[in-house]
Amino acid sequence: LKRVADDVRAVPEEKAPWFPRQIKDLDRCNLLITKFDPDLHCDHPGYNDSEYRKRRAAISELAFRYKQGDPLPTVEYTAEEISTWRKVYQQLRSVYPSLACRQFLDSLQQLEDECGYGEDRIPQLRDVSAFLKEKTGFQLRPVAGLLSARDFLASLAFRVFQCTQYIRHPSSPMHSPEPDCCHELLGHIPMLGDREFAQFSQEIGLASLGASDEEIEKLSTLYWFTVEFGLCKQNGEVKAYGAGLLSSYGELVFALSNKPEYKPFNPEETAVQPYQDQTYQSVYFVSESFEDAKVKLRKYSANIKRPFAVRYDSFTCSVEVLDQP
Ligand code: NLE
Ligand code: FE2
Repeated sequence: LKRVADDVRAVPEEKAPWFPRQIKDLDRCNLLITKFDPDLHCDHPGYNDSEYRKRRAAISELAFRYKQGDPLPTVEYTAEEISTWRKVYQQLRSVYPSLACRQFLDSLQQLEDECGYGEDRIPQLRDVSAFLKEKTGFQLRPVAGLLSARDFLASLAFRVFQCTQYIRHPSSPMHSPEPDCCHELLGHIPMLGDREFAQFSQEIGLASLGASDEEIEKLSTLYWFTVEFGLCKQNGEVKAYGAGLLSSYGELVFALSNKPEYKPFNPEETAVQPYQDQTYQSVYFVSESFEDAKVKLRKYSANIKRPFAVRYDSFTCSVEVLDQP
């Protein structure tokens, strides 16, 4: 592999979509998908609640102003917000031991012991980011809502996880169609505290850089059915490892009941499965083990075709672009 000098412009990645090369380029990876905006969508539970919308706007502002390297903003949560968190935490915590995978349970225990996780307060991104940095090298940055798949995946290449900081509307604690701090803190963070999960999350991110729109579409569908809604077998039982399940009491219980359809996880097939994001999934993919999902995903992302290769330099937190041999 030969390094492509930055000043040589006739390189193959020129034809590829723009992608971040340095961690500070993530300031440009901020394209929001507005389909769940409480200001715009009349079926959002916060649409008729002007207080809620004002609060969302104030917290979004923190994310809009954020630049890579700034200290993470802290939010002083209100009593009502903490009460929503408490309901979510209590309900979920009571079913995790029987429904969540072992990696999740181990990591959540550490967050409770070392990072102040519990039902009485909403953890601050700043503390959680410092915790993750030590465990797996991941760090957080605030985001105002649902990001485009391309921008979201690109940040993973730098071991950066873009995290919402507002909380779901108090009228629907058990399920939210959009990400919120319950989803990030309870669904994603424990998994990102697992070293191998962190490693393969970064590999998915690296595979996405400069990929075609079709490849991004497939990769984000795979991400959806694994990192968000994945199930795996452990000791002969089906357990959840997907963040969208682990942050929604309603869907977690539904997914592990006998109601939905299960299909065996197989990246080629899973990558083209249609899905919706308004309510519970009607099909879930089950892998033979957590390791099996990881191995297959890694293989899939390593095979995505691009006219160049990328390598992550962890000393400079930057991506090198290399000519394909
Ligand atoms: N349905 C999840 C929850 O209620 O926490 C959020 C999913 C975001 C993709
Ligand atoms: Fe998510």
